[in-house]
Amino acid sequence: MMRMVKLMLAGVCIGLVTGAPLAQTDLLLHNVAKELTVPWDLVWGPDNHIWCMEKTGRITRIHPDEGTVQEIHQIPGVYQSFDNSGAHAMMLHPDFPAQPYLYVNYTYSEFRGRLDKLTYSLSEGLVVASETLLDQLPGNSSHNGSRLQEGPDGYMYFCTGDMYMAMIAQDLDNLGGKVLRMDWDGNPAPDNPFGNRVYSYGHRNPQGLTFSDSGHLYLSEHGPANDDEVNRIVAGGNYGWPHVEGFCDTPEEASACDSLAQIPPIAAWTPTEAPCGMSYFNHPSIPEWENTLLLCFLKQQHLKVLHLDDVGEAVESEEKMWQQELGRLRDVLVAPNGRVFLATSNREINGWDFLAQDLDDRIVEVVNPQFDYDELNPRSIREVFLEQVAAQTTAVDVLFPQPAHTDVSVLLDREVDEVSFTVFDAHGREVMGADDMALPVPGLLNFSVAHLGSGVYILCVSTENGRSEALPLLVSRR
Ligand SMILES: [Ca+2]
Ligand SMILES: [Ca+2]
Ligand SMILES: [Ca+2]
Repeated sequence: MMRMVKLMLAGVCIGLVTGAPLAQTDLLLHNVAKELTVPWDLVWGPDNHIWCMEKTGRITRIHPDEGTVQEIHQIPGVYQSFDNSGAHAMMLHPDFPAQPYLYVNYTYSEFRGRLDKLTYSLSEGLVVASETLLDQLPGNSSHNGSRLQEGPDGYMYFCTGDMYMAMIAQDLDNLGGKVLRMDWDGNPAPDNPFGNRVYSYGHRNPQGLTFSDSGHLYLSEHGPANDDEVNRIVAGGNYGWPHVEGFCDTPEEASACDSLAQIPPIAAWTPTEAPCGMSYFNHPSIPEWENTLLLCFLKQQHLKVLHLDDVGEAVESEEKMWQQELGRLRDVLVAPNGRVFLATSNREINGWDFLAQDLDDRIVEVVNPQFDYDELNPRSIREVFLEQVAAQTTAVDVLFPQPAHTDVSVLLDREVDEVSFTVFDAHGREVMGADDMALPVPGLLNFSVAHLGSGVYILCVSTENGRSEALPLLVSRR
């Protein structure tokens, strides 16, 4: 009940919105953040904040209890058409912040998009560098997709739209209308089904992508005037577009259904309702929703709850929540402790802003006031990072990770501002180093070993008071 009391207090400031009854649970909606501009993708960070990317390319960290919005970056050169192009997908590296990277997809001209890897500075709280992993992606005024997800296999999954060029969805050499599977530098995963980045194909305009606890991958996609779809994605699968729309159920589709090994959706809706962000839910915080897909809808303005069967291969039933109460919904986020957040999409420049309410666009939390949520205690990124580093070993000086692949962090036992360091190989030869290097975070030395081969090295660190130490450093190129 503490949560209820806190919400009632918070409600005085930012407002409880409305409720909705389930079988045993009366859910409340609670405004978390307001006056955003089409928040397209919400991501949960290891700092227990909501990381939000708006269609404009603005990226913010949002405190889930206080609603404070801290801008950390504006992607330069995001192109927004009258319609739907702009910034569409964001994710954090799964080892964030030890690997302090964000991945973003956006259009930068009317017909081109990019996938960029952004570097977040722990000490500055800002994005400080950017690298383009995939350039010259096809793009258009709409049908750009997209979403990014980390797979349980450690690879990046990225769904893309057909860019209004339907046939590219069937072209295995084109990156549009696909689910792509890549490593964290944008290279094809080594065991992909076609020897390139393509994992599945025949998709129209997918804007929802989520993994279940048991490792099933689900994708939502917009249909034309008929057949919005939710698909369960398998490696190498052809999902039909543009030859088949929804299920094989019209005479026009018969020959394609016979000749293509196309996989039907697990759910489809006609007339279209415009499905978008989707998240698998399986938490006791809302018992009626265990083992469901939560799916946002734009045109039909609701959250759909899709109840899956035990093996996750079929939708058994569905229900609509908050229809036309919040306007268009773009994304849904489930936090590790079972909190659920929705993003509205009412301030769009393609003519939907008549829907906008005073607080739009908003992030709204779905709350079960009867559930005692584990306390989330938002901490700084640096605290999280130092805890991760410290958890690696009990030694006084901590070097992380071991073995190192690209970047090395050394947490020194004292908060000095400056160090000199040298790395020697197993033959005693000096292979790299720096003199009087300033440390942006006192006591934390970071450097790259990406150019070193696999092997055992010795790292010598000395500080201004003359103290020096030697630490073994293992580098692995695998
Ligand atoms: Ca998201
Ligand atoms: Ca399909
Ligand atoms: Ca059909």
